Amino acid sequence: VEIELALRQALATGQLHLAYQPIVELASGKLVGAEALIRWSDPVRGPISPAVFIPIAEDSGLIAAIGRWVLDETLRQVAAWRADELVGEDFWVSVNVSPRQLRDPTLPGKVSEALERWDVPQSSVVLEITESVMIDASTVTDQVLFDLRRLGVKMVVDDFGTGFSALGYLRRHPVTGVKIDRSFVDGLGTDAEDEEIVRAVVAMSTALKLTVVAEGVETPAQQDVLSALGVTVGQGHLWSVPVSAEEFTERWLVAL
Ligand code: G
Ligand code: G
Ligand code: MN
Ligand code: NA
Repeated sequence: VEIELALRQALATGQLHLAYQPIVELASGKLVGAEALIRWSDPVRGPISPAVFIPIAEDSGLIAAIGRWVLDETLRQVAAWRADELVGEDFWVSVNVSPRQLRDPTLPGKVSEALERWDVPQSSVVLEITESVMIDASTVTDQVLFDLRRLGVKMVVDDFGTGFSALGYLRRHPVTGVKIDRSFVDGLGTDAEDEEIVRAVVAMSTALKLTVVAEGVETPAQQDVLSALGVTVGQGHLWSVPVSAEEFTERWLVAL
């Protein structure tokens, strides 16, 4: 409860920030997008991980307001980069969306309104949803996903492979891609099972016409195995940890 109050205050007083992690083409290292990740540093407690405070925000309902802030801040940033001609039409930023946000029937309208307000094309935003959303999908969530997809917003399944998603779930939901969980990328080059799992995800994604991003790429060896398996886009410490907008702009967008 204490942390919930502090979080509420942090949101109200502008103490939340977004960090951006580059998403690159594996073969060339060329930037194609970024993932926006929320950061909170409390004046007393210091930095607090979203792995800690996002679940608290979900339980308390504060996630609705935080989610709106994340989307708005992301779009503000994308609009600024576009205005400075630092990114083009095909650059996208992915934003994590909690299951609870997808149970709000007003979400698609809010997303649409925010895109219009910042004059950012739908194609510049990708929503990252969890497998659990597809598994427990309620009729409300189903409608929300459908409405978002109808708006032209892309949706990818985050941490793919860690839940219980069967082919049928992917097929029944209007998702456009998957992000292979880093636990499977970890063992590439050393663990034959991880390699088979990634091979299976690629085959499935090809069959269902889904995009694939590999997460948690940390070594050139993993990068090579992913490329050999037909994965073309990745994200991970091999290129960069999540960094501030300023650092991201300097390191990835401004040609030196
Ligand atoms: O960035 P980091 O590894 O600390 O993130 C930890 C967890 O918090 C990850 O599961 C990530 O998806 C989640 N997370 C980060 N930013 C956001 C956000 O803006 N919204 C939601 N719902 N989850 C986030
Ligand atoms: O659950 P989600 O995929 O949204 O979590 C994103 C988190 O993964 C970010 O907080 C980021 O810090 C972390 N992350 C990104 N790249 C790597 C990586 O190469 N290795 C590890 N261990 N974590 C990573
Ligand atoms: Mn994510
Ligand atoms: Na993930």
